[in-house]
Amino acid sequence: MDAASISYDNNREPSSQPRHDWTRAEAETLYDRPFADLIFQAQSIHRNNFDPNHVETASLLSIKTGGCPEDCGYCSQSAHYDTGVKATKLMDADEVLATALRARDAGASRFCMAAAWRNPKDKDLDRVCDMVSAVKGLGLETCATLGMLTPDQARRLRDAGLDFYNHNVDTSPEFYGRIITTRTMQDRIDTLAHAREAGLKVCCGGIVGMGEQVGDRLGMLVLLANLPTHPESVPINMWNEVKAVPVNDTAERPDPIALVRMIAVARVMMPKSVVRLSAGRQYMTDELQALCFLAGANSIFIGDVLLTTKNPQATRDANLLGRLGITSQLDNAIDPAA
Ligand code: SAM
Ligand code: DTB
Ligand code: SF4
Repeated sequence: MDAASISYDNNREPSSQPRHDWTRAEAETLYDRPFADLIFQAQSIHRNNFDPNHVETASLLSIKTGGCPEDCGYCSQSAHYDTGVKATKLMDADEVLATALRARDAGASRFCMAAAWRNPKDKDLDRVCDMVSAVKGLGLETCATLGMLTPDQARRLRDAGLDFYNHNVDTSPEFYGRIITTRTMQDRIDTLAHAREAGLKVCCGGIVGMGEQVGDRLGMLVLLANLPTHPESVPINMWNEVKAVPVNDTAERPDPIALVRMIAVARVMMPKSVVRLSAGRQYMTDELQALCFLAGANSIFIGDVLLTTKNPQATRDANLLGRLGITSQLDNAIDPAA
């Protein structure tokens, strides 16, 4: 049966509650719907669950850069590849707090602290907990991404005031082994469960543009949507180019329409999750980003850099959101020149 001949009850779908029994075939059928039908369905669901004219703005800080023992084939921070990224020590809490304050003033509502670790050592975690408490004290939502966590470490972060833990599945179970060999998909799922059991909200998504097939992108979404609880945040990263990493041999930037379709499928399958148009916006036209917002993306990273790679400038983002009539915390940014 071709996609166009499948009839959908558009009155039922938009009000549907989160499901956890998605099949790859259902995801493919959704993905293959005529574009207008898919976008209408995604936008209807979006409107039932969110203000369609608002996006969340998150800010990222690399609190410990480079020298990572993992071999993630896309990453500038892996010690396995000669990417030119210099390894640093864990930042001081004062510096993190000052950066968070600047991010808040620049219009961020969430502050995500990232460390290039396989997993945190307990003494380092104490320091991160202090940072989390201080950042929370600024009135920002807090997020951390520190690699694998034990249940006890997850609880300590929660007690320090952490709201979200970011830990991505990155890609489909089938493609995963082509990208990472030093940590399994099950390791990642275990860490997600530890974060969840500690009462943390979960931020979990992945990367497109590494040479995966559309089926892998959908496989990743099925994996996310079938977790016992949908991640509250789903970051969809487009691979930001990094020199000298293995992904250069396979990378292929997705067709823009394919990216919009993927965002729409994510919105339909995880109706109440915030979908973040994450890394890779530097390669996207304003029109493509607008279509992604229409398809249900409702979060972005702001700031000129992500961790080690570029992000669109704040002025470009403010201009784009303004032209689309989309509100965000950027509207309340404090002009440092004023
Ligand atoms: N080291 C921790 C870990 O991997 O669990 C946390 C930081 S790591 C940089 C967080 C995520 O950023 C990765 O899982 C991956 O999805 C994403 N990422 C890393 N490098 C990227 C790149 N060059 N382009 C797009 N996304 C990337
Ligand atoms: C996520 O999914 N994307 C962010 C955040 N979680 C930590 C990281 C993007 C990193 C892009 C590559 C870089 O700047 O090094
Ligand atoms: Fe290390 Fe995270 Fe980069 Fe993998 S993605 S190499 S774990 S910093």
